[in-house]
Amino acid sequence: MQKQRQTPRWDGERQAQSIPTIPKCCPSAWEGTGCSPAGDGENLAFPQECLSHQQVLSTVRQMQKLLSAQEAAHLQGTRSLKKQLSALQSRVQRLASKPWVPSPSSPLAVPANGRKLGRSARVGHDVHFVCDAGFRLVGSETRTCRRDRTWGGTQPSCRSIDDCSSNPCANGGTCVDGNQSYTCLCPRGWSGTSCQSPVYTYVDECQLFQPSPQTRLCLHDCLNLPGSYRCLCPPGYVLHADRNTCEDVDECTGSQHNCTHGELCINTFGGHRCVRPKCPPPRHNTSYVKTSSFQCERNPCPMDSRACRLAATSISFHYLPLQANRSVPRVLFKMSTTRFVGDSLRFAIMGGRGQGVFAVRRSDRQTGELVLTSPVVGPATLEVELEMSEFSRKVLLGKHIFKVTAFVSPYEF
Ligand SMILES: [Ca+2]
Repeated sequence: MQKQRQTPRWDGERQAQSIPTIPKCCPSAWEGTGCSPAGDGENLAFPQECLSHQQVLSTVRQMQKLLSAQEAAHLQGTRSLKKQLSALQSRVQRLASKPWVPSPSSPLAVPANGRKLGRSARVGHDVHFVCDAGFRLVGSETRTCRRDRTWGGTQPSCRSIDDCSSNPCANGGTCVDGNQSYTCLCPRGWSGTSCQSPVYTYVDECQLFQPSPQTRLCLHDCLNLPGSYRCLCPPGYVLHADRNTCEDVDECTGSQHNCTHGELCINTFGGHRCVRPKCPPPRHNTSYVKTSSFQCERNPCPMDSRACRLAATSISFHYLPLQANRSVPRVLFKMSTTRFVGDSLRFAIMGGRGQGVFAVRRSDRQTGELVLTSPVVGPATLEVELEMSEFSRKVLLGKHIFKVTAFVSPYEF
């Protein structure tokens, strides 16, 4: 039983089971009342020769129904086609009864600033349009009278040609379009119909020559005048006799300074300074006394004070006016002793602001030099303290301190 359920069955078996009275025949390779496959079913073939009478009758009836349906559809299609043909026939007959007669189109307008060529307004005929000089055609150049008595294309018009389209104005001039003409609005310094001619009211020497270092006219500033120019100098300077360079005003020699009583006037480039050199206050049994405007001398030391004996024997003050960005190296200051009794001198920078741009060096046996090693951007005030020590057989005889102050101008002159 297990094996029988697993084997395939042909469709006719169900029919045979529902109508058991009709005998069955089984084809080869099929067997039994249910026409099951014989053996292992290897030689199975469809049993076409085993249709029942009822099956045959059913099939015939189905075919008859199909034919009837097809016959009805065919008749309906034929009727529809006949109807369409009749409609087409009557339409053609109607059109044939009204013969078409071509008629002329309505005449076309002549565009302003232009002309119309061709008068015929009959069907199939062309009309052409042209514009006057200075105008261009916008729209259809040619229009044809069509069979429906309308004109093909669009009505043309003549528009003025933009006379500025070629950019005729030179040197930044502004073009204004006119009727077959243009006008150039010229910028300052230019004239002519196309702004092509420079206007020579006067030549600005300052503008032409001053900006370049190779051609500059004035050391500082240039003022243009009609037909001429004048050099200008900043405050603190006067124009030199050469009319180009600037000369510092020495405020200290005249009464142009504002230094109070007790102050010293130091002339600088472009100005002046008021200074009041002061001796250091007494300290470690060491005291100084002012011996001149720019010098202090040490008072005699107490017998037992080593600190006093090692302190500087004299202090001098030096004020140096300096121009900005001077070329380097530049010797600013020389130092030596008037009473040289020892056998050697040593020079050193001890301190002060601006040490980075200074150096000290020996120029000969008794002289040292303060050297500027870097250009200085002004305005600036630089301070440096120099020490000159005198020795005899390596024993310190005395020290002198130079307090140097450099006033750097904001200008290079
Ligand atoms: Ca001055």
